[in-house]
Amino acid sequence: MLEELNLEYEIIRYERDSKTLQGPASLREIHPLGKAPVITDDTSGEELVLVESGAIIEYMMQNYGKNSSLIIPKTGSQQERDYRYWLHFSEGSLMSPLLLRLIFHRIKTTPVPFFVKPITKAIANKVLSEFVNPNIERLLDFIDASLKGKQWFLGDQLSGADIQMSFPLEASVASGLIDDQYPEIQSYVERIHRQPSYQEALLKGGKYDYA
Ligand SMILES: N[C@@H](CCC(=O)N[C@@H](CS)C(=O)NCC(=O)O)C(=O)O
Repeated sequence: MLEELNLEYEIIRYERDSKTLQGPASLREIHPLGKAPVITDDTSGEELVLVESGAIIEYMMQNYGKNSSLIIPKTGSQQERDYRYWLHFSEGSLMSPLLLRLIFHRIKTTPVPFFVKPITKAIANKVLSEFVNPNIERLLDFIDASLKGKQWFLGDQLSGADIQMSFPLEASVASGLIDDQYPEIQSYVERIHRQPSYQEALLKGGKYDYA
């Protein structure tokens, strides 16, 4: 998004603990929750700390959107309703089942005493097959159908909603969830990855597993 907005920026990497997957304590010095993304912006003279990806995107669009070709939806329009919908949908609806899938897969592979293993595995498989996977499938079916005939979520032009949706979708591709059943999502993620702004951000950000 920073590339799309033609802003100057510096990326600071905070590595997760490889065992717990939690962010490091140093990130909690920036904001008590210690989650990424977090941005700091001192262009107003005062240092602002912004968290929560959807709120960051709204802030950036409001303050710097005019310097870009990202859509600024007209107040009260259908486009604005769609924009807001996808902006919330990403973290509000899509991310939780994806995270649950990750957690329950980890439960299956976490070392436990051999006599407990069949139990933890059976519980994880049941939650995955009866709750998590059917939910994910419904969400992905819906997203794939919504992208049909469109380049981006709002049509022909990129918007903040695409920036927000790109992360869970590229994560889904990387984790093997997206097969030929989801051709629209497949080509959407390829389009995102081909964007010059995305390529430029990769050069500045360094190694990134989902690219
Ligand atoms: N809803 C938040 C989620 C933030 C979040 O959980 N970020 C993850 C990285 S994708 C994180 O920082 N995890 C490390 C941790 O929870 O300690 C957002 O959209 O910004």
